[in-house]
Amino acid sequence: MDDLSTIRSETLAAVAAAADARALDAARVAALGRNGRVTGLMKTLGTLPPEERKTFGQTVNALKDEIATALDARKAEIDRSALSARLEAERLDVSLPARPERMGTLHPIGQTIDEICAIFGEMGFVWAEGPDIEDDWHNFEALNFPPDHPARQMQDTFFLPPRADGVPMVLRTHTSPVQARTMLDNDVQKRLADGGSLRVIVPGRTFRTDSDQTHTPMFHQVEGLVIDRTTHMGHLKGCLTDFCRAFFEVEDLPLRFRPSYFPFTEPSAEVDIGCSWKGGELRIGAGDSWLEILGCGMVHPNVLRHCNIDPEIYQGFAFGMGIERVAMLKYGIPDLRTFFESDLRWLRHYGFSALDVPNLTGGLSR
Ligand code: 2NL
Repeated sequence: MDDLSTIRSETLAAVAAAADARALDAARVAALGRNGRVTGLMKTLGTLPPEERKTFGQTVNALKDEIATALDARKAEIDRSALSARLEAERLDVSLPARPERMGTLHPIGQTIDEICAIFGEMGFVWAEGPDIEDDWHNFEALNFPPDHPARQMQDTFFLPPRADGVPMVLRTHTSPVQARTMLDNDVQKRLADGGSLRVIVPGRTFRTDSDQTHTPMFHQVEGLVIDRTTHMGHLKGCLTDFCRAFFEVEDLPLRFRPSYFPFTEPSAEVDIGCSWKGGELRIGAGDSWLEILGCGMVHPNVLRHCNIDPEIYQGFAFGMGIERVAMLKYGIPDLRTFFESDLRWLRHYGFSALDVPNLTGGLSR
């Protein structure tokens, strides 16, 4: 058996020579482990004569403490130099170019709504919104839909369970209930009574039970409404002509107003814009073909009456268009259903930069 001073000097030398945590632990186990050399010394205690045991025990314990202190000190040194080595090796190069982040894009529906609202905003229209879930009165009754109108039958409309008061509820089939709510608004009523006017533009989601190549159960509309004491059909034509030319960015775009029918307007018209098909490709502008873009008309007196507006004093025009349809025409998107598939490749192709906010001075679209 080695003597105490040999064990001491060899152990302290091993601790001092340990280059890393693993070597240091090996030195600790060799001295203080269950089969370690210092532990071995302790085990000989019983073989000594009683008068030597106390001194020997104290000496071995002092050695244990000395080794433990040396282990701690060496451990701190190893940690410090490991940290220095890391700091030296893992230097941050702040001059490296930033890793590019992939930017999201705006959906063409939102972009098209923004464009349309920017154009009507220039003309003094204010934006309004309302609930997707409507009561039968705001969606149909107020808008002069007769009880036998096809939209009021099961096949076209998503009917919901009736409200607590028994009123039938629907997913709105158009955004018109928002205009009805706007006309009924106290501030608007007061403004009209004071000789002012109402000009409102209403974009939003609408719902019908259609689903095929050219119809999705949820789609988007923008409707507009103007009410005052003097607005007539000439204003309607001028307003919608200016709108179509600004939206499609064709200055001399020809328009055609065709007589039509809507329950909430009288007279009613559908608006076509001029176009041509060259080699299967659509060109918007003067040409020999027409494309239907929107519906419009003078607000029906029954609608005004339902909304507490006296048709003997006030009149106005209204219009509506499908967003998907005009977005497809403007941006050459061939398939309606792709709007709602959330395909990232499609969104990257047809999406718009979040920084490209449409406005008439900066150019509506780029
Ligand atoms: C279309 C045609 C239209 C209206 C919507 C309307 C709303 C009120 C009063 C009168 Cl509150 N009219 N809206 C009028 C004419 C046509 O939409 O083809 N939409 C996609």
